[in-house]
Amino acid sequence: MFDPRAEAMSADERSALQEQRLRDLVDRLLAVDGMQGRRLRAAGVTGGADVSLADLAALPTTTKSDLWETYPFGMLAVPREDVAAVHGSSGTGGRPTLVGYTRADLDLWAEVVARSLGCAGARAGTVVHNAYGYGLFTGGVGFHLGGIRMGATVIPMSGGMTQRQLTLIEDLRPEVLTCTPSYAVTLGEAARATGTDVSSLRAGIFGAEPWSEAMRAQIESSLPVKALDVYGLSEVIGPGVATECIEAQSGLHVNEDHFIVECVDPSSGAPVADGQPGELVFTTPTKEALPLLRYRSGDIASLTRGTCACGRTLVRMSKVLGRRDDMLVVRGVNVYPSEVESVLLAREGLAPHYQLVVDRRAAATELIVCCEASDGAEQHRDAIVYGLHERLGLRADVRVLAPGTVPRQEVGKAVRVVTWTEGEPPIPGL
Ligand code: DLL
Repeated sequence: MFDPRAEAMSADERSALQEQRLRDLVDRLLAVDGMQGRRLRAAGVTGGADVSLADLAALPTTTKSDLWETYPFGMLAVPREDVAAVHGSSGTGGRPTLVGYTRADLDLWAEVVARSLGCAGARAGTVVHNAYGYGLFTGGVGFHLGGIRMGATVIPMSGGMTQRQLTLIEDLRPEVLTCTPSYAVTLGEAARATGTDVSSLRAGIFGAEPWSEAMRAQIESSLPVKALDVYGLSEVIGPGVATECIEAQSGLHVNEDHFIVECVDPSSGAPVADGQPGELVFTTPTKEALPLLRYRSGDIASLTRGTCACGRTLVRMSKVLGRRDDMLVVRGVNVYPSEVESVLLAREGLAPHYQLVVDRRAAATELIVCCEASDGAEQHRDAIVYGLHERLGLRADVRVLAPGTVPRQEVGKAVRVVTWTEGEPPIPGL
């Protein structure tokens, strides 16, 4: 553990810390008197002393549209001059979401990502090959800062140029690989095809996009790593919000001393019980530039409490099932792309590359599930149609295409869903 004191704290001690931090946050938001402060006042809160941790679910929430409406700097809780860096994402809605960090925020970020690396067994001196994109996206810079904080040796590869990545893995012999899960698949396939020696690798910390247990098995069979999930979002800080440990590989430890997490019903906003899927809501009591009270992440997962096999006592979140706004409704059936992924990758012989084409050319929406196999389409097609219907109640048009047909994403996040409204098909040959 990078910080055993914080990561293995008793539940009581942690609640007391969270409550104190929450009260300080409420005082700060009221003092700044921005959108969040005004909402608190409207809810009858006049000071931090008015709230306890148990009241959290009654406090006002914040959403991505609040960030858009106040774009770019309207929600800052510090003077613009105190912002040391800006990061963000192009956003699932296509509009950029920008987030400011003070120097203290960058220190906090380094700290929580160092904890993520600790979850993978990294120590001072461990060579970390960082193939997350560097730039506005938080993946590259986040793991860079975390690696430096840990005292690791960071190789700042960024995404793309796969052959060069392989050369440096062979030459520098990293133990830890950090990149998106879809890029880990690409690296694994390319290493196999070129006979590159990647035997130094021990663990991979993969996130920024949803991936299934079946994808984990695929990655672990093509690279000599324990594949660990890391979750985060720019609005909250970036990577480092929650990470799986190498010991259990079961649930992501949320750094809840800095990111208080709740799980709510996506429609009503009412709390859901531990173990039940719901939307994750984050409060960031220690962030300076953009502290958020009850930020609705849109991500669907469940929470589990208790001490993990690794000794961490932090609440664990399940893998992300999907996003609230990414749920496809196909002729009345609700489907998350990651559920389709589970069905596809459970089949031997299918490549871990797929794309879902939502065909809206006619009045009734059709889902075309495109995947790849090297050993003949026919034997897979019917079984997949059956599997999707059996598991998800979904009747889909399944196309098993030749290897290399489904578009790859060398840089950035995998594109799993595309919409076809008119004209040429989004994937050639559909
Ligand atoms: O993706 C931060 C990150 C970078 C996380 C590197 C992990 C590794 P954004 O670009 O703001 O930030 O996108 C955040 O990506 O709300 C989720 O929908 C999705 N996401 C992130 N991690 C995971 C994950 C970064 N492990 C959005 N599983 C989030 C599923 C994930 N979805």
